[in-house]
Amino acid sequence: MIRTILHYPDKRLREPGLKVEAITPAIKALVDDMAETMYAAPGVGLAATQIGELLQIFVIDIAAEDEPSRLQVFINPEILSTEGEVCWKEGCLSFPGATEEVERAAKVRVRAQDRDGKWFELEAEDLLAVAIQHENDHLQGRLMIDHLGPLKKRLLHRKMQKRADAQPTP
Ligand code: GNR
Ligand code: NI
Repeated sequence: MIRTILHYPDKRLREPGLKVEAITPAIKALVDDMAETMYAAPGVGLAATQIGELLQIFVIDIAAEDEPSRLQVFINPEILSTEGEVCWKEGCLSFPGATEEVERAAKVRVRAQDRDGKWFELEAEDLLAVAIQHENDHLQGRLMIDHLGPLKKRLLHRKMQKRADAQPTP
């Protein structure tokens, strides 16, 4: 089922996700909804927080359009280490229409559980590393806008507020 993606400044985007204690059928169904919602958007990643589910889960697929899809599921993720720095032009499904340069670590080492609950470790760079940090931020209630300087932050806030005011509340 495709879920509704929350848009900034929705307060629910500021809530941290809770640990997933057990990989139940309900959790697997949620993961499937998240993947479906991400592909429909379309987006490179989606965090549970973005659909109002306050759990530590995100999904990522960085495959190019002409490649077969490669879904990566991260449950209870933990960034173990980071290395270097990059500036990346990011988008966020919770900030429709906005792209902003964000400073991120160039490489990350992450540990998480997959859709079956199996723990894995992964070293990532480039878009995958950036996406992991972006999604991990969502699980802490942290957003792209928090990484901007005061001027860009105010501009983006105003733009999103205006958009929200013009939108009928669903
Ligand atoms: O679709 C998305 N694209 C993207 C591009 C650069 C860096 C991060 C991202 S994630 C974003 C989808 C999203 O909002 N995930 O939370
Ligand atoms: Ni996002």
